[in-house]
Amino acid sequence: MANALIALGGNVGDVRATFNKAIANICGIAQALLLARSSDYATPPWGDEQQARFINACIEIETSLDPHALLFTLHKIENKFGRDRANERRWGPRTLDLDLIAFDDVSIQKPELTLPHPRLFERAFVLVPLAEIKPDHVIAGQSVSSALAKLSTVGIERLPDLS
Ligand code: PH2
Ligand code: MG
Ligand code: MG
Repeated sequence: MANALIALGGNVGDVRATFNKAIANICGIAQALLLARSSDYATPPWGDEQQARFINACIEIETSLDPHALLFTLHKIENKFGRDRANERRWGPRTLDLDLIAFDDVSIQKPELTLPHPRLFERAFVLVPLAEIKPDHVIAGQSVSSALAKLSTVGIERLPDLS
């Protein structure tokens, strides 16, 4: 069994409802146990600022899949919730983005999968929810909270739990 950290994002449709359904799918299809789920956060769009704000969250799961099988599963679930990779622009609007952030201490550099996630330390919209569930977790030699302290969190807003 391995522990994986997954970042969720989206800004099209009822993203918070999509997150909850996607998490249930991840646990079902990836034979995974949900160990932690952050709150949902509203975050300013990064990369392409001319679009609606995103919702972001992070989860920690325990899984028996290997990293590539887990990535394949995440892509399948993105597609199921309306993701259309063929017709989207880089950093643009999307219904659901599931990014594999870290997988135990595995390091992979392949075109289809880089672990830990290569842009993790530039993105407060990933580190803020991750710091809620795993502040002391060390990735590539840095704790999540110390990496977050180097970034601006302006405009990031924790959303109240859905009842
Ligand atoms: N995802 C993107 C592009 N920009 N900005 C925020 N705040 N959150 C995201 O998840 C995000 C983004 C493309 O995947
Ligand atoms: Mg992403
Ligand atoms: Mg992605």
